[in-house]
Amino acid sequence: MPTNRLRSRVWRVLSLAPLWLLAGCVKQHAGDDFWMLDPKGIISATQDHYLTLDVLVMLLIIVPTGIFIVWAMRHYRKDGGRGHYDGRWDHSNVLEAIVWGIPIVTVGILSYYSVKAIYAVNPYHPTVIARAERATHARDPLDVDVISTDWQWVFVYPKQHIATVDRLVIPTGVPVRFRLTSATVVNDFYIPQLVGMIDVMPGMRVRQSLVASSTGTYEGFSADYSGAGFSWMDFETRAVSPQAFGAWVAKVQTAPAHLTYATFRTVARPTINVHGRVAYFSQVQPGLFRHVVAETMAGKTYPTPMAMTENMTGYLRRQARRDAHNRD
Ligand SMILES: [Cu+2]
Repeated sequence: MPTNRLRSRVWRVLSLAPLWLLAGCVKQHAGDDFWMLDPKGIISATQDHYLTLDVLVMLLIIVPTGIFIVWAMRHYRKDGGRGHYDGRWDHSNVLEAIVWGIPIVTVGILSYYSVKAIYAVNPYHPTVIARAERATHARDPLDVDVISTDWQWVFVYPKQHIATVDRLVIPTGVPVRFRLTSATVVNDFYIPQLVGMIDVMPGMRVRQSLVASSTGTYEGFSADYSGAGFSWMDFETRAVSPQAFGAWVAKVQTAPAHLTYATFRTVARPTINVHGRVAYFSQVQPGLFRHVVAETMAGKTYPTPMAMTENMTGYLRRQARRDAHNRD
């Protein structure tokens, strides 16, 4: 019957259409929109590696199962199927081995790689960084203290005695060790191309490390919803050559502003940094990080004015007017 054959051919082509659409998506966006899966550092590359491995292992279950379902539906279909119904069938060792054996092996493999991954990117002692350091005799790590406020990021470079707001600059090939805390509420520190998320909590201190392997500008942001200004709570991360980093530090060291406890309290006041303005400080009061942690533990808060939350559009409009005025 030619009509039937034609219909089945049309169906076959149509059933493949979603695949073509997907292929189109991947091709069209390959340049930009998959940047989150484009690691540029040792830690993010390791995370990406284990993510890919997990997906592949899971596909080893999903793909054969999908194929088997289609096969079984065809094989045992009501008319024309080649399988036959056996009313007395109740057990098959082969089937038991498949439905228990494959999941046990899969979970075993996933567990093995999960444990390896946990040690490899452990924020308190990432073995991939330790191994890279031993192999390359890497120079001294760079320490950066990160303090999140509502809704900006303060970066303090204790050894360089400088600080910035919403701008992280790091040298490539050098391990960067972060101490992180929050002066307000919980946030997530996240630079997808360099390092995964870590929770940043008030009155607490956590650690994170990364090594950027190539120069570039990478997006960093908070991945925990933390109120009105959350959408603008991002920072540019610039990975530059160690020489360029030295020059940048020297430049910031000439900035007129200093970051004392008093200045920090002004910086930490709720600010919606719509335009991503960056601030530089050439001097930092020693022990600022610990002081902020202690203050937060003692109950210091930075209350958000109602105007910023209940009438945010009004607030943003006023801010836009103020900005326009300041530009004139
Ligand atoms: Cu979180």
